[in-house]
Amino acid sequence: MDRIKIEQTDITGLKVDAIVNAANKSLLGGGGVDGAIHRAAGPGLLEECKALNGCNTGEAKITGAYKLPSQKVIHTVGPVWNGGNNKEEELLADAYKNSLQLALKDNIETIAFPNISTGVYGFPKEKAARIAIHEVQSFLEKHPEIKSVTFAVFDEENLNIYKELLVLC
Ligand code: AR6
Repeated sequence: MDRIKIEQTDITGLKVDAIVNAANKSLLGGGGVDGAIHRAAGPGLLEECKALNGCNTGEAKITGAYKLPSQKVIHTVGPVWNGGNNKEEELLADAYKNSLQLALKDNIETIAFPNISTGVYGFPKEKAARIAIHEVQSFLEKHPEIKSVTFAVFDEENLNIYKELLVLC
């Protein structure tokens, strides 16, 4: 599907309508991509996040993007991988679905996702990629308003997984 792109890049540099943050339930920053987004956006982002009262796993909230080149940041919380029998797959799918739903509501046309839960949260990368691609594809089929979804992959392993899986689509 030509509305899905892969880019090996730091997501904070992308000039899309919204970038998605792989946050934690506090929404008050952390390491990984979350830390990078807060550092690049500047303190205004944390101030706005403080007023959101956190976010449950699988849900999503939206803020401004401050010093980032994107217009908005959608913060979602992926599941911590805990063996696979704790609704991890369902919750990861929800994180993608709810982020896209929020984007649609906010008239966002171009959006970029990091590989949610595949860093500190330990979700197996290929399993996560299959879920991410499936959710994005089904959403795009239903919603032509969204013009493009970029998978901003950071590490080589995820890059190879996404390249391989997207060729099959
Ligand atoms: N741009 C794009 N992707 C990145 C970047 C970046 N600048 N930095 C890291 N990644 P992680 P999680 C990739 O750990 O597993 C935070 O502390 C990274 O290679 O950021 O959902 C939060 O506050 C990996 O593939 O997020 C939470 O506590 C992917 O982003 C916790 O980590 C996700 O890795 C969330 O864990």
